[in-house]
Amino acid sequence: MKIICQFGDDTELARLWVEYLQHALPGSTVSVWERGIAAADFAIVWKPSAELFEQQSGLKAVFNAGAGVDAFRHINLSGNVPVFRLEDAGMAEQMSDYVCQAVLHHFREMDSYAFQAATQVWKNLAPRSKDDFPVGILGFGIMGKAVAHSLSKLGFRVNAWARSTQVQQGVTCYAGDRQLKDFLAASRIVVCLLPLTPATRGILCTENFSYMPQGSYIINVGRGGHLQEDDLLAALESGHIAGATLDVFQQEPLPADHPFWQHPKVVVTPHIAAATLIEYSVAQIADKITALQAGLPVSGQLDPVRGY
Ligand code: OXD
Repeated sequence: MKIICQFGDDTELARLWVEYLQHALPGSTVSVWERGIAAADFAIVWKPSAELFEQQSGLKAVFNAGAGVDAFRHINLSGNVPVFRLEDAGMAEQMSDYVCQAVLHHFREMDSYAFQAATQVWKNLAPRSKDDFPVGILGFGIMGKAVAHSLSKLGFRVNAWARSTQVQQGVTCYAGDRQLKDFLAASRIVVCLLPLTPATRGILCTENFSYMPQGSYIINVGRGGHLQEDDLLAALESGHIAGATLDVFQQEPLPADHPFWQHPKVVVTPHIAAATLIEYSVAQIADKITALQAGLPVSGQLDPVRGY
């Protein structure tokens, strides 16, 4: 069995994956992909090049070394080669931690205290009640459910919105375009955990902000393409949106002159909310390859029609 790895143009990272995969699947031959390399059975990729797929038309399956599969939108996959995304693999816990700290940061007004501290102001702000801070999660897959669970444990009321009806104890679920407005109206902090598809691109926009209560907050840990950045700047300026935590951006790295960097109501992090953990990810992919070889069903397959 032959396996190839490509991580954009990061050959160093691809070499590391080769090492781990070779160890996890000792009977296989694992190599870094390069132009002209022999035909492989499986490819493990992150931000793959179209050329890999033009040259490797006999792949049995492709594994994406991350949860988001939006990088495949520009790839013309030959035949019906299935693409599998990572499912959790240690990311759900990281995501829960990140979102909980961001929710608490805004709920406890840490931006205002940082501003006060910069000018040596010692002043209490009026305590807030969690009853006034229901958190809405856009996208209710494995990560959304883990985040909902952690937020509930912290005492927040949680709403969730997904394409189709979902059920989770203690979470108020909304489904489809028809219920988006009600979901937004019921959520003081909105967390975007959606996959990026033509249907979800730009969902964090002026119109949807307008349905949220005055003084709401945005946390974007989905993709930069979900957020209309100028709309957020305008909503922060008007005060309708009181603050934001952003981990993903239209352009990454975020350009040095981007207004988000210096904005007193915006927390910027460099796409670190949930990193791919190599040990967990390789173990999951190796198990899936073994299952596929044995003709067993494997979960986490990209549906090209849905786009995730
Ligand atoms: C992912 C990511 O999709 O890290 O896994 O953004």
